[in-house]
Amino acid sequence: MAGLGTANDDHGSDIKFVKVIDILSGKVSGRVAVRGWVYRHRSTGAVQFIVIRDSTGAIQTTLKKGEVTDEKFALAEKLHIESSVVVVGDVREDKRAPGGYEIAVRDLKPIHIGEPFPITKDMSEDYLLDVRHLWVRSREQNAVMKVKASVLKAAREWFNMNDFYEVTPPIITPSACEGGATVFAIDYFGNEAYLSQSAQMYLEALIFSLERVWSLTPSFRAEKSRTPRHIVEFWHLEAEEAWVGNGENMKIQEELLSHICQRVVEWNEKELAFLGRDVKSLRSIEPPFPRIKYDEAIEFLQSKGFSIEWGDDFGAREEKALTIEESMPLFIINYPKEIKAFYMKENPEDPRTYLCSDLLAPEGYGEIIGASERETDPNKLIERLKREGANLENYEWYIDLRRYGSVPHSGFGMGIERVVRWLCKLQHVRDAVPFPRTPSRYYP
Ligand code: NSS
Repeated sequence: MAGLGTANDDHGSDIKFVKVIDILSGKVSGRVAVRGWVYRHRSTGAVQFIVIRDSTGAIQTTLKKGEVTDEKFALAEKLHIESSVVVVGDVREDKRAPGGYEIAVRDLKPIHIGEPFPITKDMSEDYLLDVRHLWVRSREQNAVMKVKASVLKAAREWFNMNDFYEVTPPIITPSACEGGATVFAIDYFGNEAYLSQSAQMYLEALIFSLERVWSLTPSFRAEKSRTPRHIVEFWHLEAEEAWVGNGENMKIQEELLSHICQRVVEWNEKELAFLGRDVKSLRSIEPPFPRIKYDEAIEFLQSKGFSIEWGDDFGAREEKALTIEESMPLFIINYPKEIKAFYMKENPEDPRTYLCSDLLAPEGYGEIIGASERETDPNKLIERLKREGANLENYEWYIDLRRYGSVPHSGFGMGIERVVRWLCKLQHVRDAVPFPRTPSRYYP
């Protein structure tokens, strides 16, 4: 790896710093320098076993009395968990060591002897949220963040390969995209503005210039509901495509999501194994995904004993029942108008419904993408906005898009944390965020 430097300034030698993963994978041997944090510390009196972690993994180091100076040996005994250190030593293959390798320490330099670390075993979920700034160092969080980084990297890769332009929509907006009930109002120099719920309306404006666009932005929903799949601030991956109908829009989604799954399997085998996710199920995610109509979903749920009527929305329970037996993501199409947003295109075959789709993750994880073809009739949009009691002035610019060379177009929004929750088999979507924002928490 480039730019790791050497330990020479501190040790009078030019031993190169290596990453723990390179030792554990057998890539480097001999004398090495490693820097990181104390993960575990155990002493028998004559030997200290100090497990050191860096961003790539953890390795056992052994300090024997007599092999380092007495002063260094005594200093090492004082190292609390999470103290930062540099060690220089010799790599040894040892079947008994976790990971199969260890470092016999020749020199050790504390960079910072930490105070006693406040996180110990079996802390409550609430406490771990209070000290999230420290808990992000845990193996769990480290693994989840690596998977999340891969999801974003793979998505960007896919968009680049498929002729989409990345664009940068605003976060402060005059209009609500997904309805007034969940907008965050802010004081904009004396006027009311909102934090973006979705970049969609701006992406729609940009397709008239770039045709195929995508963006990654934070989205905000003032949702009071405490569910394992809602957070107040989430990362939203959205795309919008000119000349594309609802069917083609679904093809784009299934290709993108399959690419993400394949890359995560390729790049994160270690993390997925640690998180208990079998890679076989992810490897099998490939287009096409099954598609069923909302009407069929209602019938299925009724057959399972749900008391649900045509026109009702699906909650977590319903979505779970629809996908718990599935191994592939499932599209549900043509939802009733009453339960979807104003901008969707009316379904010509059944005007009670829209040309839209929700993509549900398998195994009961529920909705991860919301999508639709967009309404191109300005009068229909105006009528729906009026019915919702929206202030039309704030939407004039959006209606304009239907006045100057309107074209059929579609798009979608993928909740990154929802995807990561499914890929990593997490209980709660907030575990897919380093610093989650929930109705009761915005600290740290
Ligand atoms: O409300 S959505 O279903 N759709 C939109 O916002 C469209 N305007 C997107 C578009 O077409 N450009 O949200 C899209 C996805 C949804 O499927 C979830 O995966 C995620 O955004 N989402 C959330 N994730 C976590 N927490 C909350 N509260 C949340 N709300 C939506």
